[in-house]
Amino acid sequence: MTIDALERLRDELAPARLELELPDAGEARRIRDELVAQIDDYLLPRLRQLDAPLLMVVGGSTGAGKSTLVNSLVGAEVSAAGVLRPTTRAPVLVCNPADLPWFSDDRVLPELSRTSGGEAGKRGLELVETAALPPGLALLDSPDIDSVAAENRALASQLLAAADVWLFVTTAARYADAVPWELLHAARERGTALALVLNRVPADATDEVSEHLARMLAERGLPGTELLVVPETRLDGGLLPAGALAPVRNWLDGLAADAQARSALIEQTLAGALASIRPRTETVTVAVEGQDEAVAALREATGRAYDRALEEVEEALRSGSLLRGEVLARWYDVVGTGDFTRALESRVAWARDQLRSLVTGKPAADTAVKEAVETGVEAVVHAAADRAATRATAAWRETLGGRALLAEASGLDTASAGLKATAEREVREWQGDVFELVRDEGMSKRTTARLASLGVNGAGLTVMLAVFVQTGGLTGAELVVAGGTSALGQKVLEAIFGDQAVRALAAKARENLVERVRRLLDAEAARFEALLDAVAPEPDTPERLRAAAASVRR
Ligand SMILES: Nc1nc2c(ncn2[C@@H]2O[C@H](COP(=O)(O)OP(=O)(O)OP(=O)(O)O)[C@@H](O)[C@H]2O)c(=O)[nH]1
Ligand SMILES: [Mg+2]
Repeated sequence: MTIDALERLRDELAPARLELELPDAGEARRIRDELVAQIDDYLLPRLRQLDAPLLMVVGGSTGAGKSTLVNSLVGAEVSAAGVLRPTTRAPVLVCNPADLPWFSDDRVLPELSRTSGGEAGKRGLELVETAALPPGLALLDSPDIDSVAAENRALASQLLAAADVWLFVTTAARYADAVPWELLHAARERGTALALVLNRVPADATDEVSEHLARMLAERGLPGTELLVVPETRLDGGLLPAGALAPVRNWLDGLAADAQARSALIEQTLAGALASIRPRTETVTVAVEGQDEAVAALREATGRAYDRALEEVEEALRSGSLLRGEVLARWYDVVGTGDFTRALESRVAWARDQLRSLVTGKPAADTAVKEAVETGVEAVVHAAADRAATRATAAWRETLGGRALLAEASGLDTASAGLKATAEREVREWQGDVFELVRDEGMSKRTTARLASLGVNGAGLTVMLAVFVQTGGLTGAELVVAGGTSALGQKVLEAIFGDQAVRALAAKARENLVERVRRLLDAEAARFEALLDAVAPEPDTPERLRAAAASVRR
């Protein structure tokens, strides 16, 4: 039961994403990784085999004398001790020959490959058998916890997480250092059984130093910790003399002789570890929720920036500003001489002459209109996309997570490089759609003779331009924008763009264009979304973590 629950929790924790650089992310990642390692390296193996020998991991600062202590207990140099720091790089596990099978397979620390008869290489574990240790109790000499070598530090904390008991070695000179206390704090947090060796204590300072240390332990929530004081002595052949070693030796002998005491220590560490799982998982869960919230906020800010861009484009389309003199003039070129004009003659008698004066007679005038529209719409979309990018990046920069994501990306504060080409293509395709629409719906007598009289080309271009005009005809402002048109021009514009059929077709064409612009802007926003998708936790991670942690019981 407990084992299944732990396996499940482990599978939920390992992939839990905490990638957005929020203030609590680093710490949460550490706790997550430690939990996973502790479940794999300690809880699962220990629960599967409760009768396995007690594993005592000897840890502490570099040069504290860990290897020397282990060697002295064994009575031979099984782990190199030395003046070069750090000395121990590969861990050495010492145990009675009868216990060797417990440690030869991958029951504990499965990813460290076993060697014997020589120092293990990277990610290796050297096994040494010795009759000097009784069965039921194994010692593991680990690398320094405060190593200059990052891999040493990581390995040391992994080994400590796999311990039934920590035998923590510090010296009279260094016991107040910060790093050891961080680890002792972790031991307390996890309820790991702990004994402390205070090494190299000058004879005249024994009471003072051990009292001070005991006080520090009590203040830091570790009262009653076993304190083993080893006096400063000359080493004898690299080993501590029996007298100096006696406190440690006696404690270990007592433990070796007392199976119940060993079980009690194992039980203490197990219970502590299991009890610590829920609060530690909760810390991770809260951090994941923070990630979820931060990602959602960044998504929303992005959405807002680009929603507004779409509004801006729609507004620009409606405002008539796209009917710049150029576009309108080219349109006159196309429609000015057609039947349409004649149809107007009854209303505006002097239309023809006036209109003729507007006609430049340039060839391919319709192409000129289309190009003018294409350039105009592309410019409007591009400007809106630029502003949206600026707004989105500004909003992102206001948050820690957003800043971190932007630091790894580039070019997000302007529209994408490809936008110009895709926008132009979309507008051209839209124009194709408008002509098709006019061909399908606009040329029948049922709609309007007036529009039909312009021919597909003229009608298509007319509908296209009508998109850029407010419903119900041009407003005064639009007429001004339309560019100093004569009284005739204004009447012509009003008559045409106010036409019901033109309005109806323009509404459809407009929808089509807005949809295309929406797609363009979505693609622009997707650059931001992609950054968020890469760091966003899987949906429901907090719920799954909590459920998995809640099911872990002894
Ligand atoms: N005089 C004296 N020297 C000691 C004692 N303990 C350790 N040393 C010396 O201190 C140095 C460091 O000892 P090690 O046992 O290698 O220390 P360690 O904690 O294993 O160091 P790392 O493996 O680097 O983490 C060696 O040169 C030892 O000979 C002691 O009790 N008395
Ligand atoms: Mg060492």
